[in-house]
Amino acid sequence: MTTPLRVAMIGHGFMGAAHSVGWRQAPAAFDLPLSPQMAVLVGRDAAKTSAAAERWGWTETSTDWRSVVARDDIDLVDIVTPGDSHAEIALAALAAGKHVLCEKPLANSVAEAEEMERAARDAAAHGVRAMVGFTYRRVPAVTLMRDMVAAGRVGTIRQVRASYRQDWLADPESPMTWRLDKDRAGSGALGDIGAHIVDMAQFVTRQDISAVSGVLETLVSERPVLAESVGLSGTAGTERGTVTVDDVAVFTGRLTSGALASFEATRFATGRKNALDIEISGDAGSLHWNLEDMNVLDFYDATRPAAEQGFARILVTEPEHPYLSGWWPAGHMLGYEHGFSHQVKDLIEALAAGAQPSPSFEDGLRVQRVLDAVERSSRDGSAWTNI
Ligand code: SOE
Repeated sequence: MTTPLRVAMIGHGFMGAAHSVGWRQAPAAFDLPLSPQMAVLVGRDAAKTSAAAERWGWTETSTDWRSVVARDDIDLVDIVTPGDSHAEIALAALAAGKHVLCEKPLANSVAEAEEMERAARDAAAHGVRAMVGFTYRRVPAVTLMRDMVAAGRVGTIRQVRASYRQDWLADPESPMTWRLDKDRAGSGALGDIGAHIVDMAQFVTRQDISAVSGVLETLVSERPVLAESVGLSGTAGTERGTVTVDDVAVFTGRLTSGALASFEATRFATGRKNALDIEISGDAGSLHWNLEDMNVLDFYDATRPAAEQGFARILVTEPEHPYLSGWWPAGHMLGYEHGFSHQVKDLIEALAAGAQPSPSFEDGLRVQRVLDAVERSSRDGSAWTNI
C-alpha cells in the first residue's frame, strides 16, 4: 500500500455524502500515489454524525472540529459545511499544517476569501496545499471541452453563454433552508450555482471575467421555516421566515479577450432540475454541454464543407477521454458522483507531486470577486462593474 493520507471531513450533509463517495471510490478506480483513509467525520450532532459515518465508511466521529484539526494523525481537512464556517475552519487547518479541500463557493465574502488565499499562499511555502471544490470541472465532457478550446477547435472565442437552472424553490411553500439565509450562505442562486458557471466559463476559456453587469432578484421573500431537512429542502414548520438572498441572478460578463458572456442562475426554472448549460461560440465552431445530459459534448465544426455541417454529438465515454480509463468499458456512462472521485484523484496526484492542486484558493477568490461585483452592479442599477 502507498503512504496513507488521513482525512478528516467537517460536515456530513449532501456535499458530505458526495465527498465521501469520492474518497471511497477514487482509490478503487485509479492507481493513486497516496492511500486516502477516511479517518474522522465531524458534525455538530453526535447521533447524526455517527449514522453518517457508518453509512459512508468513516472510522471515527467527533463533534469538535477544532480538536480534530489539531490532531497529529490528520493530514488533510475536507470542509463541506455551509459557507459561514469555511474561512474559520480552513484558516485553522492551514495554520495546523493540514492540506485543505474546501467546497465552493470558497467563502461568504471577498474579505474572507482574500484571507484564505493569503493563508494558502503562506502554507504552500511549507508544502501545505489548498484546493476549492468546483467539481464540475472534472466531468470528462467539460475537461474535453476545455482541451478542445485550447486546441483551437472553435477558433477565436466570440461569445459564451452559461446558465444554471434548477426548480427546487419554485414552490413558494417550500421551506427555508440555510441556502436561503444570507448569514449562512453568503448569497442565494448567485453563490450556490452561479459560482459554478463563473468558474466553468473561466476554466473552459482559460480567460478571466474582467467586468460584469447584473441584476439579482428575490421572487419569494417569506417561506415556512424548516421543520426537518430532506435532501436540499425538507418539511415545513408552522412559523414563517424571511428569505435574505437572491432567487435569480442574471448578468453579463466581459472576458479578458473582450468577448461577451451571458450568465443566468436560478432555482425557479420550472422543469429544469439540474440544468447547467454552457456554450462557447468561436469563429471556427461551437461547443455545447449540459449537465442533464452530462456524457455528451456537442461540437459544431464551422470549417467543414457547408453541405456536411451540423452539431456532432460526441459521446464522452471512451478510454481516450479524460478520466474514463479508470472506469467502465468503452461506451458506458458516468454520473454526478464521478466528478467527486476525479477531484480526489487530481488532489492526491498534486499532493504526491508536491504541486499546487487546481482549482486553488486563488481561483476560488477570483470567482468570489466576480460574485461580489455582480452584487455591487445589481445595487448600482446594473452598472458595468470592474472585477
Ligand atoms: C444546490 O443548488 C446544489 O446542490 C449546489 O449547492 C451544488 O453545488 C450543485 O452541485 C448542485 O446543486
